[in-house]
Formats: sequence, C-alpha cells, structure tokens
Amino acid sequence: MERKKPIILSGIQPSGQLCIANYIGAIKNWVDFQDDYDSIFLIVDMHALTVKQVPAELRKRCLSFLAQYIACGIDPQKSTIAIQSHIPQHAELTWVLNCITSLGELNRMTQFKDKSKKNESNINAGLFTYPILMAADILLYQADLVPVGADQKQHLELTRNLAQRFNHLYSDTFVVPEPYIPKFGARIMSLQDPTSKMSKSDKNENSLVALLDHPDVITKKIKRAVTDSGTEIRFDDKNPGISNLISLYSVLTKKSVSEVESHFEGKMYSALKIELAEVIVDTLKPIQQRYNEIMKDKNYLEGVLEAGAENAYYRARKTLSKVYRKIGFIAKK
Ligand code: ATP
Ligand code: LTN
Repeated sequence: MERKKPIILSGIQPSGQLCIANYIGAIKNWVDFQDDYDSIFLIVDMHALTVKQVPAELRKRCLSFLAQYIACGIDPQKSTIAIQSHIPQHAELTWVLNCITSLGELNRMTQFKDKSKKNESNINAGLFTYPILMAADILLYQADLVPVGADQKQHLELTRNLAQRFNHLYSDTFVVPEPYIPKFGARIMSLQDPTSKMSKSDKNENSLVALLDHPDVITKKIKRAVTDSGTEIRFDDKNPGISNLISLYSVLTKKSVSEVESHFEGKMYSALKIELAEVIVDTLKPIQQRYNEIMKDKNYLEGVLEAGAENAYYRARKTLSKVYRKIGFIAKK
C-alpha cells in the first residue's frame, strides 16, 4: 500500500507587498517541500483584517499574492492553494480553540506587542487573538510540518500547546505540528533599520525589496541600505547592516558566509551592494516574467482558487466534525 505523504501547511497574510524576506524565509522552502509533502498554502485574508484594509485593494492583493505564489514555483497541480475566508471552518475552529486558550498565553505573544506599537490607533481584539486563528489554520488540516520564518516560532509553540491540550481533554484529535525554520535566512533584516526584521507592510518602502520591484528600484534600495561605519565585509553581530547583506547574498547564491567573506576580501561595501543587487535582480526576473503572464489569465487564477477551496473545504470539514463530536455538540441531520 502506498504510504500517505506527510502534510505541510503555511500561509501569508495579504497585507503590504510580498518581499524578498517572505520569499527566503517561507515561499522558497515551500517550493522545495511540495514534491515530498501533501502541501497546503493559504492566503490568510482573515488575518489581514487585524490591520485596516481598503476593501478593493485587499481583493486585488489576494489575487496578486496567488499569482506570486505560482510565479515563485508553487505548482497548483501538486499543492493546494486556497484563500482562508473560502473555508468557514477556520473561524469555527477558532471559536472552540478560543475557549481553551488563556489570556496569559496570549499576553506573552511578542508579535502582538510589536504590532500594537505600530498600530496604536487600532489595537483590536483580532490582533490579540490572531495566534488562535493561526492555530486553527494549522490544526484543521492535521499538518505535520509548518515552514515559516523565525518570527513565527512563538505562534507555533502556542499551536502545539493547544493541540496537546485539546487531545488531553477530549482524546487524540489533532496532529501536533512541528515548525520548520530554515537554518539560513529565517530572519532577514530591514534595509533601513538592520536591528528590526524586514516586513512586507513597512511604511518605509526603502526598508524592503518587493518581489515585484523594478530592477532599477532594487538597485537603488540596496545602494541605500544602511550599513555600519566599518570597512571590512565580515559577518559580525556588531555590524548588523553589512551582516544582513552578507546573509542575503549567501542564501541567494547558495554560498556559505565564509565563502562570501573571502569573495569580497579587501573590497569596499559598495562592491557587495552592486553584486547583491545583481543577484536579487537575477533571482526575481524569471518570477516577475511568470507573474506578468499569469496575471493576464484571470480564469486560470479563479480555477486554481476554486479547486483549492474545494479540496481544503473537504479536509477542514472532516476535522471540524470530529472536533464538534468530541466536545459534545449534537450533529446536525
Ligand atoms: P506584515 O509586515 O504584513 O505583518 P510580514 O512580512 O511579517 O508581514 P507575514 O505575512 O507575517 O509577513 O509572514 C509571511 C511569512 O514570511 C512567514 O512565514 C514569516 O515567518 C516569513 N517572514 C516574515 N518576515 C520575515 C523576515 N524578515 N525574514 C524571514 N522570514 C520572514
Ligand atoms: N501568522 C503568520 C501567517 C499565518 C500562518 C498561518 C503561517 C497565518 N496562518 C498558518 C503558517 C501557518 C505570519 O507570518 N504572520
């Protein structure tokens, strides 16, 4: 009998513009996994509501993110790609999990603290309970592995605790998922403030390279990247600016950090910036070409979403009915 493939699941919220950090920390690894795993990749639009959105732009961005997932190499023939709000069980399971999560656990989440600081005028309850919705995303599909960047580690820990808690209270129901955080590139830093992470909805456009940025814009942004006062191209925690550029160069060229250091030995910061910009442009060029092609075919994109939602719905319904039965809800005839 053929053994079932293990399940991976991940998601990105459609806010801001997909950036090189999302590609390196998440999407690139999804592509590598999709042959060996039963894969589900979500566009988590419900998560995006935790910050203010313009409805027409949110709609457009969801479609654009879908096309970017595919352009980066996610193959809808191999993987399920779906929009979170198309599957009502996400919200339904969230409610059940809400009732076994303590306020203390949520209070410890650093992303909530960071995002509250950035959105002082809109600290809504969704921002606070967001990690529970994320746990529901993962547990609904019985995911074994969740490939994410380092910033999501704490949310994954909560997800594991909730799965174990539910299993303990009501008998085995959920797979307890493992995070997959890449060894290199799990925390790409902002180009303008190398002590904070690069973020796709940063208001300062110069802090990130978007996947769809024009080559000239990429070159300009890398040139303007904040570096330290030193001169040596050497990876060192004391020089976060240049270290971040070395990391980017290293993951994109698949060269080790020491190989990169010797390649640039005796050269100036500007040499690294020029070459790094070229490497990024070369990486993104084929992605942008595919993106432009795919975006022309709205019917194709809608077809991918329809198939994705159908597959995801079937699986989510199966888990949710099990959960409802275990907690004592009467099944609807
Ligand atoms: P936003 O600024 O809109 O909150 P974000 O850039 O933090 O977005 P998310 O949607 O929160 O992106 O994350 C999408 C994926 O990209 C997650 O797996 C996350 O861990 C990863 N990721 C986000 N930022 C980085 C980063 N700086 N380095 C590596 N991976 C990252
Ligand atoms: N919270 C994640 C996005 C996200 C996610 C998920 C990632 C929502 N649901 C499920 C992995 C699995 C973030 O990156 N901010």
